[in-house]
Amino acid sequence: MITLPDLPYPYEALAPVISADTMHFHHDKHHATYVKTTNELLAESGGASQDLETIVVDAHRSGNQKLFNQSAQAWNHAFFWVCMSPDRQSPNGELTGAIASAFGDLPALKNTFVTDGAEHFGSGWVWLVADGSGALKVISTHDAADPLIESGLTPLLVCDLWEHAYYLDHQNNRKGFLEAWFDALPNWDFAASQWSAARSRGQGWRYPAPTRSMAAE
Ligand code: MN3
Repeated sequence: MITLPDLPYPYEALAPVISADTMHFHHDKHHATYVKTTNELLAESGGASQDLETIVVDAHRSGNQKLFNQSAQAWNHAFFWVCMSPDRQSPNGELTGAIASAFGDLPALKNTFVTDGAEHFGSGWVWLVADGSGALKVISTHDAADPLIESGLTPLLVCDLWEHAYYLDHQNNRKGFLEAWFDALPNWDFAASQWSAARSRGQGWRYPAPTRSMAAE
């Protein structure tokens, strides 16, 4: 079974952009429920000791939408937590050059990221990804969909566009949330490590390994 990873920082660490209240609901309720439901669905189908990345991709390929939605949301949220840092950072190293090549500069990337996320209709996610040719681009995905199901894409950063991610703190102002988020919270050190993995065709971030479930024994 998969487990719910702890936040990599205290609940209040991302305030004022994201309050402790939002983080408690988002991690302890929303994320926890995706993890719990994923485990229930896996148990119904005989249990699984596969890693979450494999579960997500297999569910998508086999058209198991129910399992895909829950397992991808479990993955997306854990990835989202590590994409944020309480310490304000700037892109560094080779990532700076890649951002310049793809967007011109950091403000231009911010504008693309915020605009794509603000104009995305309904629930979903906005991502900075590296494509198979090693170029950076911004994409948005609907509901639970993520770059795991698109071959060749490596995610560097993501921001949650579901209303539960920002409504307590920013109400209906998704654009304001995204602007504040982009200025204060991206974990650029993490993005740079994902960029290195994409460039070397190595393995990027992985969800914590599954533990053996009672049902599988
Ligand atoms: Mn969410």
